[in-house]
Amino acid sequence: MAFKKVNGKWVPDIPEFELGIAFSAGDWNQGPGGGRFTPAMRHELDLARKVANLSMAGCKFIEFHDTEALPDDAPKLLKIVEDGGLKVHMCTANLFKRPEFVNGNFGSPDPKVRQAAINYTKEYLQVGIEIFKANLYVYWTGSNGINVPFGVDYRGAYERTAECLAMIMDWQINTFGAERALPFLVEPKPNEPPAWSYPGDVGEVLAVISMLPPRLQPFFGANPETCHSQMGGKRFAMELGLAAAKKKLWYVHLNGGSENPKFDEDRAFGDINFTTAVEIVWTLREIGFRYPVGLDVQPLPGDRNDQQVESVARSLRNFDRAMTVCDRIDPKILAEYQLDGDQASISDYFVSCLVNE
Ligand code: GLT
Ligand code: MN
Repeated sequence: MAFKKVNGKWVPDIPEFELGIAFSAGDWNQGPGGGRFTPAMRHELDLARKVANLSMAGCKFIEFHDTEALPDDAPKLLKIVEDGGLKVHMCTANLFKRPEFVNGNFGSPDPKVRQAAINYTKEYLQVGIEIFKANLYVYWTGSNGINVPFGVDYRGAYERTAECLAMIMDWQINTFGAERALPFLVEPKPNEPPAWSYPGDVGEVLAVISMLPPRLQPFFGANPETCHSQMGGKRFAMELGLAAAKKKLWYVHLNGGSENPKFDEDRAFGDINFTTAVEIVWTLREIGFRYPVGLDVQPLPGDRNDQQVESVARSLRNFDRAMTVCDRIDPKILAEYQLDGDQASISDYFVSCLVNE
């Protein structure tokens, strides 16, 4: 079951855990690295090794693109995942590394491009439901964006994106029924690979959801990612608060990065700015987030072959460390300072908890 009816309304039926118990990471979070300016430093690992690494790091779940786990291979790969003690939490069609999507996917003015994006998405939703028994589906915007001014008609771009999402959800519900439909989460990013991407932040995701027919809106949520929000100059914990206030926070991709990164650094959660990590964990606790937590982190450029999962493992340790700091923060004291508007005392109190004074 991926949706259930509560008081006559459809709500996601995603497995719940105590916060800090259930983590997921992507197949793509271990690998050789390398890019336009950097050498590939490691071997490609086979899936059994990746699964064993994730399990050792403390993860319960893995997630795939259709380009990593091809639909035809899905049953065989699922067996490897299950033999290694993991489950599939999320799956997603790759709408960025395929040449037809170089100038966008759901927002493209070209109906053939939009149809191709819809087809790949439907195919992998089916794999997620029937083979992986995944808990949810994520659409990362990927190439949906522009590289030059006038690159697309802007109003149409958002309208077409919403229309495609509606068509996909209508198909999903008609084919599998609402109970089995996978919650469809949009993961925003403001740029990269395009110079400007859409939807670019949680507010834009909510705006696009609000453009859908009301009967379909309950089936869509958001998957905010730390680095993506920071790239847009956002405070990630505020993005979490916004999504949660609209009851759309069904998953998160946590990672670490500098406060205004120019690219998707994908460092371990807690790397670079541990204060930010504590605020994120505090906010997840405050919100009452109980779904599995995702890590979308890459190895550091120079990590060795035997360190491929180290960024995931360090993220889990840092999450735990952040929980320890949160345990020292008294919500009553914090709430009193907030009510008083005493920002100076909040700042002083937070650091005293951080260093366990
Ligand atoms: C890619 C991107 C991530 C998305 C992944 C899912 S792929 O690594 O940077 O943020 O979550 O498509
Ligand atoms: Mn991500």
